[in-house]
Amino acid sequence: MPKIETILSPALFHLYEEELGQKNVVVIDILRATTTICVAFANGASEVLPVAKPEEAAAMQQQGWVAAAERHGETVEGFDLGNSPQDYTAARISGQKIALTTTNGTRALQMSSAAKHVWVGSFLNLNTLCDYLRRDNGDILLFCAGWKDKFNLEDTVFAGAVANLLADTFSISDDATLAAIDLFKKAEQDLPGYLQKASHVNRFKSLHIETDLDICLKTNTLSVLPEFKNGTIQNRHHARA
Ligand code: 3SL
Repeated sequence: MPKIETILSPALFHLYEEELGQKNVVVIDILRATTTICVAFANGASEVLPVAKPEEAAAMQQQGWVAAAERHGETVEGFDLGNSPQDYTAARISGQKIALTTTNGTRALQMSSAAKHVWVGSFLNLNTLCDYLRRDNGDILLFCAGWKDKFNLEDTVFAGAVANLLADTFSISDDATLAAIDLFKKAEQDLPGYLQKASHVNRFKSLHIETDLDICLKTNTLSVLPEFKNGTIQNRHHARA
């Protein structure tokens, strides 16, 4: 039986690096990078390039890309787009290539590049993602982007949602995944309510961006399946849910 394991923070990533070439890695940054990437593809973006620094995104702008940059929850000065899913409307990004840098999510994507496959996970595309993972039937690493190398609740709850859905056909024995499933079961009846205590939700409140929370915590509204491959992200699944 293939197995599921969970990396609870980028600081633990090195422990799994050796086996990466045989794994499906799901990068998780529920608030908000991986959610926003899913919305970008649902609204017609043709490609999303994760880059490390705002300057790299700005340089891509010279070549006709849309440049997007977020740091510490805020749009970096001088950029039209930040990391809010609400910025990524069809009118703004349909048919466009986007160079994106965020505090944690784009870093986690780049860290995963040696994996067999790297998938972009969010509550919005949960079923589409899990359908693929079940069909592929290979080992899975659920990689929580966290916040500046620290554990966070929302990414872990999502890891639990994926593991819980796949638990009938995958082996799960690591404590991180077992804990993630327990957290998900505690949160699933009222995700927004449960996550009110999360540190990033409180950061959202202080930045007055709480409306993003409702978007990021909707489940199965999109059927995109973004894959990070050869340094860039493209959508592998196009039908709407
Ligand atoms: O850390 C990230 O990559 C971002 O998702 C953080 S924020 O939600 O834009 O604050």
